[in-house]
Amino acid sequence: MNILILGHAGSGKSTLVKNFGEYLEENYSVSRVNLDTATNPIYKAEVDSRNFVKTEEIMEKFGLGINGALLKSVELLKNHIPELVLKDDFALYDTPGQLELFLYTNFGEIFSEKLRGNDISLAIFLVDSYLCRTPENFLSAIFQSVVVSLRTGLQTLTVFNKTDLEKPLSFSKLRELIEKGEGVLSEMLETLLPFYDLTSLRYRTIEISAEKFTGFDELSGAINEIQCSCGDLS
Ligand SMILES: Nc1nc2c(ncn2[C@@H]2O[C@H](COP(=O)(O)OP(=O)(O)OP(=O)(O)O)[C@@H](O)[C@H]2O)c(=O)[nH]1
Ligand SMILES: [Mg+2]
Repeated sequence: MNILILGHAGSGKSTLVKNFGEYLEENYSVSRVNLDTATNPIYKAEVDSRNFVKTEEIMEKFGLGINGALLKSVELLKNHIPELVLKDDFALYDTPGQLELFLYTNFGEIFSEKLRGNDISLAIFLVDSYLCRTPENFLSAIFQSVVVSLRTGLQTLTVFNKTDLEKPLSFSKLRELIEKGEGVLSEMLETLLPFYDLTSLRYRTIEISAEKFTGFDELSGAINEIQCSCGDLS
């Protein structure tokens, strides 16, 4: 099974790849792939994109600033996609800090297509719980998870990280806050609420701490459910 881990800068993607990988390794064979050409992995990567492209070298070679070099890096990485997709009980893919480098590039499109054609694949959209303390921010995270699903074509689990520091809003609290709110923004939020039903959050909110190894049983249970439903479809 392939698990593509996406999320905002600093949401804990690399920590999750390292620690959830260790958790899975108790029962399965696990591979880790670093797709972040700008950062050395904090775990042992079976495949490291930096063996093919290093962003700091691209800056130098092409005289580019950091953003241009990151875009150039994923463009060059496109030539190595077959070497970047592995077969294992679980293959965990760590993506670059900048979400758009995966979601809005041809590299991301081709990579997602390759995953869709290779074993069972799903995406995790990792959210920093601290950024989901208000209804506006909570719903923004849900919509971004839907965008991840649409752009990658993969079933996507929204996972709230860093819950050792902050818990995300519960659905009942979210509804309560929206109903209490006033003004156009609150009205808009209310009309958006049914979107919630389209996401995995309808069944449960997955709350983890990638750093403290908590919530991994729930995460693994949700992944297994997706695996089963994909099995039914195939
Ligand atoms: N308290 C707490 N800190 C965490 C948790 N997960 C990650 N962190 C910390 O958050 C920071 C960013 O973690 P990373 O794993 O590097 O996040 P990332 O999404 O890979 O970051 P980029 O690749 O730069 O986008 C680090 O200092 C981690 O130690 C968590 O569950 N709880
Ligand atoms: Mg990282």
